[in-house]
Amino acid sequence: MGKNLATKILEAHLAEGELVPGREIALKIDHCLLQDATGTMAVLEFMAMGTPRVKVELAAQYIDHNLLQTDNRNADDHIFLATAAQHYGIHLSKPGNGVSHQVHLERFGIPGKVMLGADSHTPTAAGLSMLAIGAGGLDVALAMAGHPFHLPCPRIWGVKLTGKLQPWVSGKDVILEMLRRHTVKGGVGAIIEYYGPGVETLSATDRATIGNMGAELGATTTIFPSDQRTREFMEAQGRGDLWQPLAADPGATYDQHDEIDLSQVEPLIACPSSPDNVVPVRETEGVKVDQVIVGSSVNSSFRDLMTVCRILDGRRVAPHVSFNVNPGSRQVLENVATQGGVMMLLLAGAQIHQPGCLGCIGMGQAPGTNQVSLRTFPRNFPGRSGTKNDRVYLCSPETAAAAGLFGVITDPRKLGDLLPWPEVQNPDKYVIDDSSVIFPLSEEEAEKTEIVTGPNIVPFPEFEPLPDDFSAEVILKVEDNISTDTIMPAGNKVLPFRSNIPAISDFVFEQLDPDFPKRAKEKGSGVVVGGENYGQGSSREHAALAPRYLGIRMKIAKSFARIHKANLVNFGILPLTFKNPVDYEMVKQGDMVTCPKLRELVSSGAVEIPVEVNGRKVITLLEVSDRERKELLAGGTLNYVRKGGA
Ligand code: MIC
Repeated sequence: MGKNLATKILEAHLAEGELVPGREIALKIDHCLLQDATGTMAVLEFMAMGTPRVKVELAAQYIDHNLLQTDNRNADDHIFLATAAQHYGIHLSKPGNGVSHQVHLERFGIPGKVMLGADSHTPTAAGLSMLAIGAGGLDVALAMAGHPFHLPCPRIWGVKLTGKLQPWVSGKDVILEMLRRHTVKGGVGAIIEYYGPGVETLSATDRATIGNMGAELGATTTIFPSDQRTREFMEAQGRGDLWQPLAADPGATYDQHDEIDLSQVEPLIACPSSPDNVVPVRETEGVKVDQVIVGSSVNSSFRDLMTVCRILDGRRVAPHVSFNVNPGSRQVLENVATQGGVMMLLLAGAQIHQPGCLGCIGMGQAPGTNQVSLRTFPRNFPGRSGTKNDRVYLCSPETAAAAGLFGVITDPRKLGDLLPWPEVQNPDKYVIDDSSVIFPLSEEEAEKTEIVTGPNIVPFPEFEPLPDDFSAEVILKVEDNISTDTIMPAGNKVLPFRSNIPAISDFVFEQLDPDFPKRAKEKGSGVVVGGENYGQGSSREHAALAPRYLGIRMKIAKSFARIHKANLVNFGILPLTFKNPVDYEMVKQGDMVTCPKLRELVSSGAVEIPVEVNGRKVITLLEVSDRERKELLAGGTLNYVRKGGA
């Protein structure tokens, strides 16, 4: 029986366990990716471990999120990260050099390597056939210290691609089609492996787009074969010597199947306010558009931007539209400039911003009240843009450009009346510029670099072990698909506190329930009750760490998203699920939850944890590994590791 590609890479990196879906395994990690919004905490955690130098083949710290320097705080974080990178042997990509995912593809990615990144969109590296997984900062810190990464063994979901995309349709429409079919929880517990004759029709950067937004399906990661298209991209980056072919064996089998005929995919759009609220663009035509943003974490490659340049060339965006371009990297911007694209954008009336994430995480670019914003970004969770009741749509660069020109949502195939389809190809040889990467120093030099810590960088808080008996009030009950953007908002106001847990905890559930932090602090404890897929979206561990700081020790939900569940365990919060989902309906905010002998139950290995909710017995499930139980008992992973575990 032939093996699929994901299994081959997993086998080659298996450090512990057996490849049985659902059972815990541990993987050897080759590359680590850090970005500044999650990276300051990850670096503080790494420092707390006392390891003198990173122990992976390559670690890269990107400064791409917190770019606006409205006071000392983000700038202090940048210098902290830069000096820590030098001290510990980490590559540093300076502010303005671009988004981690795009730069890693360009300069560091290698087919067949396993990467762990403190960002849920780490699977963008699928574009180069890497098995790249998003995780909380603490897990990435552990990997940098040489520990293998633990995760539940995913099932492998084969998606066969046939046919070829039609003009005006691109990679974004393929992943939106997956989201239309399978929703934001369809990929939970799976690695999505694309295979079949359609794969070779997609460029490395189109594959990267599909990998990036596999995170929106809840998937563990995505993988593509490494083929001639991968080779072309690596050769164009001057790194062809690192290419190797990788593919599934003939007749490989998968745990789950799907098939997409690329020739049948049409332009799609995700409507407010969820990435799976997908319809054909033609069904939303005519909606007036106020803002368009191309670029950021996804669809910010040379092909994506140059396609927009060609569409806008010699034309002007509609007068009422604010048209913004966020290049994925300095390299993308330099190559677009070399081919005349910058002038095309400027003369069309576009605003060109520095390479980086920017509005994608609410770092500026918030739309006005009631304004419609079309973005090529990966997510549109409520309020993520920074504006309350926002109306954010997600679409391809082609659809974004059409909306910019016509001022209303328009099926991009109508652009065919104005111009021939600009079938933009990635260059054969990119202009390459590594001037904004600081490479690691020798061990001797590195040791001499002092780490500069600004006043807003507060050491990691100390947490108590799990108590013997448990009693706390349900201080919040929420619905299905609550994202980490709702639990721990991002944006220009909150992001500068990512290295200051006491301060950032005042923003927990800010949009939904601004009194939550006060209530939790007054009571000194609390339980949060959630629906399905609780904690979907980003990898930000602050969505677990800050509630834990406020005294939350237990969350009970119908189900959890993978990264958030791991983050809860890492910070000593019990992630319990309802055995009988109807109990969710019964629990109310204000109810008391008690569980005498909780500690004993957790250490006994019991999966069923009976709790009393207002005197009524509710069976909850603690589905974690033995290792995770020990971490929970210790009050979190760092306590456990410090005691010699891991
Ligand atoms: C996101 O898209 O939400 C981010 C910005 O990439 C986050 C990281 C963060 O919260 O800092 C992610 O997905 O992990």
